[in-house]
Amino acid sequence: LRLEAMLRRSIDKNEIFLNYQPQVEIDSGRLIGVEALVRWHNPELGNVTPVRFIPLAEDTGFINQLGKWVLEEACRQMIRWERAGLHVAKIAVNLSVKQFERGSIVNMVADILQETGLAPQRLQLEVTESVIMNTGDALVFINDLHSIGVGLAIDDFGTGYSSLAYLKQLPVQTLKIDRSFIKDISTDVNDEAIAIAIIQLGKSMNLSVIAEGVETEEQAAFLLRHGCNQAQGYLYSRPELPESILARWHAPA
Ligand code: G
Ligand code: G
Ligand code: MN
Ligand code: NA
Repeated sequence: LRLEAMLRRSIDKNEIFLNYQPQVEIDSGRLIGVEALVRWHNPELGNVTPVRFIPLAEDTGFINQLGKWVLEEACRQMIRWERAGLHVAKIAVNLSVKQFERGSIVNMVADILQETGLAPQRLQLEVTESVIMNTGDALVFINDLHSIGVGLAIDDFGTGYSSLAYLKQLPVQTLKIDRSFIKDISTDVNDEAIAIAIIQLGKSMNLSVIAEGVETEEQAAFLLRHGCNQAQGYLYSRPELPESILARWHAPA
């Protein structure tokens, strides 16, 4: 209960901030986007992991405020980088199932894009399979989001249960291969088979596929060999503060 009270005050007390994890093209090393990941630092508690506070925010309804703050901050950061001379093609932002239950998600996203001036095509919303399958109106919301021009990615792909027939109906552009399949990709034949199947599925459905949790050159080489040229993971970068992203990826003129 105390944690909940502290979480509720976290935004106003400037304890919430975002880290950004680069997404890269494997063969060229080029930056293709970043994923925004929320962080909470409380003076008393120290760093609290999102694995802990996101579920709490969902259970208490605070996720609506938090989700809005995250989206606004992520879009504003894209404009700040742009002004500082760094063009990041796209930003991925995670959405929670509770944000869909609200109904007003599309208006919120449209307002934030308008307010910040970020082109809708540069925003990619990440939802998990379970969000899609367990939300009654998910298809409606997702179509609405698509109609205002934002991109959609399915996060942790392969870990939930998504019907392929359903996937076909969705205006989704990207599948993110869950990092649990990448971890033992070159030693576990099942993980290898799953990763290859997802890459093939993406190809045949004309979706882009990005691998998460890439930590070794061996994993990257495997992905490239099987036709996946996009990755995110510690091999390239941990989630970083915006200044670090700028310092690393900004090419001086
Ligand atoms: O960031 P890691 O850095 O520890 O993230 C842990 C989990 O928290 C992941 O499953 C990630 O998707 C989730 N997460 C991180 N940031 C956000 C956010 O802004 N919104 C939601 N809903 N989930 C997030
Ligand atoms: O669930 P989602 O995919 O949105 O969250 C991404 C999570 O994966 C975050 O917790 C992030 O910090 C973590 N992550 C990103 N890259 C790596 C990696 O290379 N290895 C591991 N173990 N975790 C990673
Ligand atoms: Mn994600
Ligand atoms: Na994931």
